[in-house]
Amino acid sequence: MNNVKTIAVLFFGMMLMLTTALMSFANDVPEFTRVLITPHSDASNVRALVGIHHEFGRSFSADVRPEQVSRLKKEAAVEELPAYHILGKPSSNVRTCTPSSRTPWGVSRVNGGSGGAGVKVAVLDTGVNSHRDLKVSLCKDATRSGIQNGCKDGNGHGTHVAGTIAANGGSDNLGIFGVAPEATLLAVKVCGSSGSCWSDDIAAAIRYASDQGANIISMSLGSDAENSLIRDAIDYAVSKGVLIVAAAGNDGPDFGSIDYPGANPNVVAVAAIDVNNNVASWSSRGVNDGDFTIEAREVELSAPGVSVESTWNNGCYNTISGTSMATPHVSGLAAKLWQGSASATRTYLHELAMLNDLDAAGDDPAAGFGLPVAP
Ligand SMILES: [Ca+2]
Ligand SMILES: [Ca+2]
Ligand SMILES: [Ca+2]
Repeated sequence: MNNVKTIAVLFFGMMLMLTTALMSFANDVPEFTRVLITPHSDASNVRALVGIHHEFGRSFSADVRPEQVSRLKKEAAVEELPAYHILGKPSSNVRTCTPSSRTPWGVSRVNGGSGGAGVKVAVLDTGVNSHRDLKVSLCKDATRSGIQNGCKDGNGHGTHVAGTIAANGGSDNLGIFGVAPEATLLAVKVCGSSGSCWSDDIAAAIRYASDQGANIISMSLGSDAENSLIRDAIDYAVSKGVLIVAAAGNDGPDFGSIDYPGANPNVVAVAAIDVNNNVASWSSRGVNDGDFTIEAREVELSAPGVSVESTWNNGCYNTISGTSMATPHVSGLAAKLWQGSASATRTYLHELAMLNDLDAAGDDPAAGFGLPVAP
């Protein structure tokens, strides 16, 4: 009997020790911080200390452990980089493998579903999975070191956005249509499966897509804070003649709740409307003054973003909401209606939107110029 007791005590003692050891091991897993490093002088010392993620002139981004930062700061300026997030919202609808409609309500609303040939649209998102309704011409990953091959979508959000832009009805003629089915899709993964996206990956992808000849860059993501790497990359894209479209954000209805990069005056910020053309309460508002001129932190256009059905990463379909879903309607329209340059296309979209000037007159804080519809 005593032996049994001794064995039991020993057993539980060992279990306790093992549990404690496992817990301390878990606590020892290093936590990384994404930083931008600018060496004071000789970069080689600093470069040897870290795994470089992306190069930005003299600076570079890297994941570092907190205890590395003090050492690095002796030889370099070290700036912590913010994370951005995808702007999709779950809906009560279940996933389905047969689309409830081959032309979703939003694609009909903007009079899409055809065209876009010869126009390149880059989707910077969680990646895009292969799907029988999608033809992806370029599939790259900016979430690791440099720009690598592959764009596997572990979330579904990126595949959904890509479908709203350019789903082509499917090789079996049973699939769904996007706004501009003939547009050329370039997928650059900048967000992980959780929907979190590092600003340096976004900036590197904007530059990469511009160099690949993208006409339009579509970003269904945002953050409250502006990041200088992204702002500089946007300036670079604009200098290359790229039209940039981004989500207004899902932080409404407060005045000025708009997210970056949509809040950048060089980026077309898109609000979300429902099937009745009402701006969703959660769609972020700008600081618009209604003067029909776009300035910083203003909402520019509105598009369908409530209960939007599109392609999903499991090869089927899903219905979700968000300014993330409104954004690709505008990116698709820009491809379908491309006027030969980014500025001419943007002006044309304004003219079309003014024919459906929603919410309040002029470029109001909720709906901006309004809903552009293809003639
Ligand atoms: Ca803007
Ligand atoms: Ca204005
Ligand atoms: Ca308006």
